[in-house]
Amino acid sequence: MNNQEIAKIFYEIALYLEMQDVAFKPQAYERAALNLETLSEDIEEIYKKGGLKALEEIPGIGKNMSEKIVEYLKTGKIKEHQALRKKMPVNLEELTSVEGIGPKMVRDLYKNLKIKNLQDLEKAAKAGKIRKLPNFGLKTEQNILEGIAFLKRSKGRFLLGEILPIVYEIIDKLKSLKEIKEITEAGSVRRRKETIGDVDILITTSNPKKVIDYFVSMPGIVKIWGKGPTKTSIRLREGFDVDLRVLPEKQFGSALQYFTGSKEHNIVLRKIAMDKGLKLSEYGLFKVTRGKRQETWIAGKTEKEVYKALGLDYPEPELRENQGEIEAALKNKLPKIIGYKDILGDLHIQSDWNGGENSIEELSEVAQKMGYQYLGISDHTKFLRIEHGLNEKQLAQQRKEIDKLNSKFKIDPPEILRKQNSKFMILQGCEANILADGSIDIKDDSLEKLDYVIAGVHSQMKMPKEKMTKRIIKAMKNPHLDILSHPTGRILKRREEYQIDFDKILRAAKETKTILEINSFPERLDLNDQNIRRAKEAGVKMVINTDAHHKDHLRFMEYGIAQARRGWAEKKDIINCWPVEKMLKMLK
Ligand code: DGT
Ligand code: CA
Ligand code: CA
Repeated sequence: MNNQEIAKIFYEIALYLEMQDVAFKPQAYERAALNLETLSEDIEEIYKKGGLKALEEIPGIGKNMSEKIVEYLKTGKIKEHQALRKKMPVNLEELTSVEGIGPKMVRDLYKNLKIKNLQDLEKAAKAGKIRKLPNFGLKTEQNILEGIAFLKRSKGRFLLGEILPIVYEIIDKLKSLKEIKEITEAGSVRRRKETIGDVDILITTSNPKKVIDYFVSMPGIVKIWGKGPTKTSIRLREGFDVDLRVLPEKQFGSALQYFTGSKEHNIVLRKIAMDKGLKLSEYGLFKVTRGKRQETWIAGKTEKEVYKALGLDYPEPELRENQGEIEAALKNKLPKIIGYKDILGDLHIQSDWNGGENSIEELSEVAQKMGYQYLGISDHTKFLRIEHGLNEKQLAQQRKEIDKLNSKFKIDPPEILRKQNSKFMILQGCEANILADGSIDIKDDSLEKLDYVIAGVHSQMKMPKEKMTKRIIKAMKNPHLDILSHPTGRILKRREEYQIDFDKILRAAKETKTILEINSFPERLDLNDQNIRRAKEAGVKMVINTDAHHKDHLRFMEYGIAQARRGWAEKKDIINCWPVEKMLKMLK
């Protein structure tokens, strides 16, 4: 879509302007880019229908930017962007993807050492040239090398949150063909892994040729790797590959089982089949008659019948990692993992009172449409100045606004909640900062007045393990703290976890009744699946939050739920699956 391309250009303009120390404009471009990215309608359609005026009505987009959008739609580029790039021809996206490198560093690296891309950067760092630059030093040079190594390790994998919306779009398009009978995603996408190598889609159809021709003619394809009657592979503009497989109906279930994986799960499953005198493959489950080299088909039309014939309960795709799910399925002991519709509200939302994009009212409207019973506003607090964190006084003012909105919602519950015979409410929390010494940046008597308190580490993330663990545990002991946000601090493809002793954190959480967050933001997914499993086993409660700072981000909940399912979490483990009263009691 044009939206993403223009958003990318706007982000780059913002970075270039920031390098030149221009005031305000960079933020304006960033905001416009964020809004473009989250727009569901293609910008070209909006322009065709309503002209320049319609563009100006998009939040964050004024006259000047509307004209730039039109320029892009007509010429495929934006002159101002080209001029900025000519002056400093660097690969901005690549360089700023290294943790700790901001636009001003990019500028200085280019001016002093002519560094244009990641390769130049690595060479200069390894040669010890960066430490000699003013404002850089040895520590920065080491951090840069660490950042590059981290990037390389995650290369070639894409975030679930980048991929899934596109997969849904492709599947919807294919579904519109009447020749498609069955269609589903498989592979790591179906298992909802946090990162994805490539996308696998399986179909059955009455007319393979027509479907495949349609598939390879979709917009956004930059390469066709292969086009055959059973398998077609393409690469999309976003950089990842999609394999489409056409299957006979009789094999659909066994193929879906096989291509969903994981490989490790499949290996164990195949062995179980062998021990029973059966043979399992993507073509079906067969009975092998010894000596005769004869195979009789016994199952394969659906996945469920394959598992059943092997004597297993059906494991949800998110569980299929050979982490004990096969043993559990053999003994009727699979967990009853939470469902995608079990979440009743979201407790980690940034409003426009701090760095967020939308008002509390706008966010609440979306939450109600999603069928939520409550929404918790938890803006950053004062230590985070760049995020316009709120101080004690502002928190008190915000409480008044929330009270006002709440009385409004109570008088007039929306239709969906009327049907459920319940009302919607806004809760007030905050996301406070755990300072270096483990104290919280907001006074206790202000924390006390909130419905709940989230706190997280947002500074000095490179502390040694013992110190960091102590810091977090001290914060957990503050009786006002209810939820620890993004507990390990990792950013996918960018930053490692903090050095922490997670077992100690779990013990402290249990002791202090602190709830650990499963942050659904695509780059975070923190806690991850493994840690969720450990928390559950330790009897620690969790909450799945989005950390939304735009109303469109509320949909990220799906990714957090997916990881919770991968971590075997059940409704009893996740407080925002509980009845509201019970949850509020826990947060008291
Ligand atoms: P990805 O794409 O790296 O995120 O991960 P997957 O799991 O989607 O892996 P992919 O696309 O290479 O293959 C899709 C599925 O096909 C995989 O989950 C299991 C199955 N599969 C692929 N190769 C093998 C194999 O060598 N042995 C077995 N048993 N299954 C395999
Ligand atoms: Ca795959
Ligand atoms: Ca594949």
